[in-house]
Amino acid sequence: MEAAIATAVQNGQLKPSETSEMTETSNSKLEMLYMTEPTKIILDTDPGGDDIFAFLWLLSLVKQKLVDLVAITATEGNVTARKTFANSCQVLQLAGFSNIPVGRAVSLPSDSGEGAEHIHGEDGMGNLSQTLPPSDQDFDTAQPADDLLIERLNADPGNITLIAIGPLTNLAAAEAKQPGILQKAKEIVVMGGAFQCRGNITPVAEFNIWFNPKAAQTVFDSRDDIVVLPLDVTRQLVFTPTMAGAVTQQNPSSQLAQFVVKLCQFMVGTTLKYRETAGVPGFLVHDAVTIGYLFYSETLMLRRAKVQVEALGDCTRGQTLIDERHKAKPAANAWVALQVDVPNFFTNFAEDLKYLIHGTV
Ligand SMILES: [Ca+2]
Repeated sequence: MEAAIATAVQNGQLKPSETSEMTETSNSKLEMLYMTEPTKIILDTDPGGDDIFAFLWLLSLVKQKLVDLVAITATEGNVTARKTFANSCQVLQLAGFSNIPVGRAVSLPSDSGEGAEHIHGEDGMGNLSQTLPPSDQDFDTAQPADDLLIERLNADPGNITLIAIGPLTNLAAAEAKQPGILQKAKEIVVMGGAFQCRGNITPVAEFNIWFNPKAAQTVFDSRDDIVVLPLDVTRQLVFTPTMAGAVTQQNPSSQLAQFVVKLCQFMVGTTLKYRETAGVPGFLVHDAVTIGYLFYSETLMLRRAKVQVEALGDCTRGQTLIDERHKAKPAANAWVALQVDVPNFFTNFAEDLKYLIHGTV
């Protein structure tokens, strides 16, 4: 602390006279020096076990005043629209952020994919929804997600980051309703795709893209700087019961800690059944990679690429492609992550989850 104050004085950020009132317990002036505006975020999600770990990480950053969570837009994917809405509301309620608005999923086209209840439980939350406090947000009167996206992006153009961790139906619907609206996001960060590795729903496709490939293509066509965080990196992100125990140990009896431990246990069970982690007892926190990218960007390596989506193929529906041949290529539309620093990713993930859980009831 004293060293930091001395440096601040040396750099002309503090006058020497201002240091006299600073103590170990009164460091607000110094904190202000390093404070930045909270990042405004809308989270588009289909919870979903791994969605919930991304969600909780984000809520820790809200608690740390690093994020202004403008809204949640629930999307259909892992489970139905009604369930993704209810799950989003219950997670907000559990973590003490029930004031954040939740939009309900846009209806899907008839050729969309099947859900993933076999992985995430019938309710999408490891069948734990009954153990959580009910929410007072109502699905039938909630704002549709595409309208909510359009309203918030028009109200604050260039300042809101969209994190999309489910099928891209809501974002594509907003773009169809008001062409150019996705350009008004500060940045769009997508968990989806599989490039140099096998898929997780078909041999070549990742679930989010496969579920609604036309929507994905609409989003990739909407701007030239989509951030894509594919299975190539998320397959390395194995969260274990040991890690869950470590992040909850300061307050193991709280409702939030119990939820984290039990959801982890459930997800490990289905992950082992479907052999996603080479027999390692853990589960893949795919969606949490988006938070790692935004707040701990040193843990990911990205490259420019033109991402294309197969929307028609019988066997290759939802496949994502980048051309790595040594030839001149048409303009890139995305930044794609193919490498992740796993130990440092989980160091940050664990410390932020601890911060959220510590002190909850
Ligand atoms: Ca998801």
